[in-house]
Amino acid sequence: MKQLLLVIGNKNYSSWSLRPWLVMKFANIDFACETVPLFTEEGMMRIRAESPNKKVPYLKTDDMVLSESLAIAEYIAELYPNKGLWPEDPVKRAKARSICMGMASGFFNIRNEMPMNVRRRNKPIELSEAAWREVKQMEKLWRETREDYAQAGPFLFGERSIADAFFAPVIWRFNSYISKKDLLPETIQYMKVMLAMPEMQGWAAMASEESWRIDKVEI
Ligand SMILES: N[C@@H](CCC(=O)N[C@@H](CS)C(=O)NCC(=O)O)C(=O)O
Repeated sequence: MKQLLLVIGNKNYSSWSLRPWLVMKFANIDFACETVPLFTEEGMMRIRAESPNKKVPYLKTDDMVLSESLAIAEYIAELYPNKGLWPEDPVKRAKARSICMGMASGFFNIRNEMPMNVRRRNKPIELSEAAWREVKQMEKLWRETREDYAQAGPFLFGERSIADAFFAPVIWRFNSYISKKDLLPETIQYMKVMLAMPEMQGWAAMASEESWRIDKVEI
């Protein structure tokens, strides 16, 4: 079996790191994980020296160093095809890939105005109109996806998959910056399911123990 080392940023702040970490936890596989603090001289030197795209996360294996969270998720799904990381049905799988790509390449206002800060809980902020439009777009996407597959379970495609890992940082963002009264009941229900996952709880517990503080994110 391959040795896998996932190198990630601060658990409190690094949204991209959370995604492949969750995927590997969902797969219940053995892997090592090292945290490199973002925006410290030492941390950034290591990231620039080791990471192909000069960012975290990256995955070190016996034969490569791999950047990009979606590529890492795909690689893990290929290494462990029986772990159900993507939906089995080809149509569901195609849709799951599509919304992961949509998350990775869009929703810039959500990302800019609500930087992930896992330790921050229920402290709403004023959002721009553009960010609200994206919040509503996100809620519609989650509601419609879940409606289609509700009979199979409480996650986006029924059973938990890479798609849930890709939206997990948005769950923390909504939890930090948006009042529940401004969200759809379906959104709140999905957030509850996601926040109750032991993997999300475990990540939050580790984030709360970190002492690094990135001032520009502490809005
Ligand atoms: N497209 C990349 C984005 C990774 C990314 O932006 N990572 C941030 C941390 S969450 C980072 O390394 N920032 C440091 C920098 O850009 O110098 C992925 O999917 O992995």
